[in-house]
Amino acid sequence: MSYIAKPSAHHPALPRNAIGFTRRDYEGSMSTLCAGCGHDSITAALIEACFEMDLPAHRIAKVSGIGCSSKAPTYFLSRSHGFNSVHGRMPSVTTGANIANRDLIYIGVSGDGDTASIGLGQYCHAVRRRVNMTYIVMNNGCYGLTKGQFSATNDKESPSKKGEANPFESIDLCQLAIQLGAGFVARSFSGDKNQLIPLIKAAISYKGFAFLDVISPCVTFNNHPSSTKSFDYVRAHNLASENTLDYVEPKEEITVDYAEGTSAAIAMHDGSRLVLHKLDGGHDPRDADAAIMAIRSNDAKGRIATGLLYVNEEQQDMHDILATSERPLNEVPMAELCPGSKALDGINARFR
Ligand SMILES: Cc1ncc(C[n+]2csc(CCOP(=O)(O)OP(=O)(O)O)c2C)c(N)n1
Ligand code: SF4
Repeated sequence: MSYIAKPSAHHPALPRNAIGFTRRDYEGSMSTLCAGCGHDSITAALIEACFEMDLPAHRIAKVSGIGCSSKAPTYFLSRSHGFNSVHGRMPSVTTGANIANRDLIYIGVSGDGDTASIGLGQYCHAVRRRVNMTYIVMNNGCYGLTKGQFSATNDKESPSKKGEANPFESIDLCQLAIQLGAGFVARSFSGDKNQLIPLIKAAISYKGFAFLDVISPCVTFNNHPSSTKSFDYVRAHNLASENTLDYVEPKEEITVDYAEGTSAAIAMHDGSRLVLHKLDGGHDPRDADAAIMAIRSNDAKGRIATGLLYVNEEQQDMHDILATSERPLNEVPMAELCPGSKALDGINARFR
């Protein structure tokens, strides 16, 4: 993969977080994406979220597939574990790594082509298995890396740069995630960092499958005025305020006032809290049916509902369901990992 290393010199006055790192410590190589690509803004939001959360980079594993979006992990968290896998296979690689080592924070990065076409089956099974991860789709409605063909998330009738209308229904990955049992589902826009950064933090804190569909315009192939994934269209049709969310770090007090019935504080496993504000016309994000209705009814009016769409406070993740090893497998002694042929004979005998 092409990359250009960044100079490692740090200015001594750069602000440091609680564990002594600067924002530069969470960056990666220089981006080789097109200037203005939405994916670079998501990279910037991820760097900011990890810096502000004081995350130790060596405890993070970033996994991706193939595409411009899947190249993005090269441009953030260069001190973290990383695996750039095969087109559409990020979910199964992350599932395997996650089963073997539950101690890491998993960030999966994918594109709408990577997830909604070749990787659709993989995506569905990662959701239904409730893999404890943050799954980010950088959604531009096209296959940027292979020169802009329609992807399965491109809206019906939304035309290509050459004016040809898309004849097929689009796949809504947020609706699918809610239907398949994801515990945290949000939609955002690469151009709205005030909304995106708290959503990324909340998704990372969530124990279970957290899905973020981030509309991320492809400035080279799908940013023309009639595209529904262009900067101008999303800015004009974004219904960003239906439900808002404050992410409150474990060390902070909740200071926001909230009116009974319109807001709620949800405790996360790591001690952080989400303060949800249900605004006029907003749905209760703890109600899956209401979340799907909000997506569909706004869609029918030509609007894009962004923000936290759905959260399930009581979800069990894959580790709870399968009672996986609490110790990472690379720390389990060989004698325990492979108890020998006698033990295997005993196990086989139980099935005869
Ligand atoms: C098995 C396989 N099939 C097809 C390709 C060609 N290919 C590379 S990236 C890509 C689509 C990328 O689109 P998306 O995931 O939306 O990412 P974007 O580049 O738009 O960020 C395709 C079809 C491939 N690399 N491997
Ligand atoms: S082709 Fe599109 S998606 Fe790929 S880097 Fe350029 S603007 Fe971004």
